[in-house]
Amino acid sequence: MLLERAELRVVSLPLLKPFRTSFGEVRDKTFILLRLFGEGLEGVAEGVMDAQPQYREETISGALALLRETILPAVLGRRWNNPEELMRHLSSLRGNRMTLATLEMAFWDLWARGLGLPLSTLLGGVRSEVPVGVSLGIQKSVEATVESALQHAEQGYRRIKLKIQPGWDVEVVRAVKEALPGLPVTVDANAAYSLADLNTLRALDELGLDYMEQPLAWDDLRDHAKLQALMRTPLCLDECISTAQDARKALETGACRLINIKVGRVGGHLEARRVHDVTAAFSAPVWCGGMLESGVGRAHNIHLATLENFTKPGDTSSSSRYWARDLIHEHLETRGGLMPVPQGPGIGVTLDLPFLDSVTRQTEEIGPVTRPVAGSPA
Ligand code: OSB
Ligand code: MG
Repeated sequence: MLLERAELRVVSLPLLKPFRTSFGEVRDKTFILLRLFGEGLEGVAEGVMDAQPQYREETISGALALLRETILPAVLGRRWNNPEELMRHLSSLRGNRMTLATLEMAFWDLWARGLGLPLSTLLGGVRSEVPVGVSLGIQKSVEATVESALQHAEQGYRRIKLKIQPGWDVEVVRAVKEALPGLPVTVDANAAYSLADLNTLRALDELGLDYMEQPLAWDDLRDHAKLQALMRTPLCLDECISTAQDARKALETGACRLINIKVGRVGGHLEARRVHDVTAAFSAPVWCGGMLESGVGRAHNIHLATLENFTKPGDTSSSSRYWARDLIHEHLETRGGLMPVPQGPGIGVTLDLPFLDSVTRQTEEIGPVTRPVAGSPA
């Protein structure tokens, strides 16, 4: 596939309801949208980094600079036979896995369209629909949270994940567990606790949660291993896992018993599949996380979640939970707790360009000015 040119946009989509986590509140989801063009086709992906480095350390402005000045000039104007070859060319770049994922995922879409095959087929997926749960942000009251959990259970969602933080934890979790005794309930702290909060974490351990997601610091495997040794509830890591090597170390040291794979966090589909394969080797389940994506990122996530070891419900819930209008023509909606995999080549969705234009904050075109990655052979 000849990569001819790229278009980098910053898009801002208003959420139907603000989404609150331990690290802040989102009202408008602002993200990078990358379109890659080649051989008469187009591939697209969105970046999962936020404007501020509050979930992880990458930022939209940092990603734009790296894509514009380093990554795109290194890959445009050249022919790439497959995603592996493309990413090998960028392998001297450290970290910045969300930024690299944006390119990698757009290339997978383009390449799959060139081959006329769905992305899930090329990745080796085994499902035509994927099981889905919901992630409920921090609400105004326990009653409102229970109400929302009941509504989503009624819609068929297969797991309720509650965002927690110190002061918003045991009481709300107990109330939701009592209201929905049969449904898996999980919590996600987004790194809001430390080992000094052991009493609270132990109280949560008594509530029969399916798992507890990222209770401790975003970069701390060691304390998660200490905590897991003291808990019955399985720990699930999100922020801590950037690579398959991280996954191996986390499972080897007992820092977690399962992993939330976000393709946009780990550098793209290739690395996401490697994380998946590592967890399978440890007989640890995985599930597909979300970052409040538009239909573009959501479609990528759904294709990834067709791999065999994605056995737990993911966060790829219906687009209509987030947006009054999505960026794509297709409707990504669950039925009975299952999200159908979009059909057709690539990620199987198409951009609603007039609407995209209306929510675009800035656009830049990048042509084929090939420049080697600094410091590596051309
Ligand atoms: O930690 O999984 C997370 C949203 C933004 C940032 C981090 C996370 C989340 C979610 C929402 O939990 C998942 C979704 O519905 O897309
Ligand atoms: Mg999380």
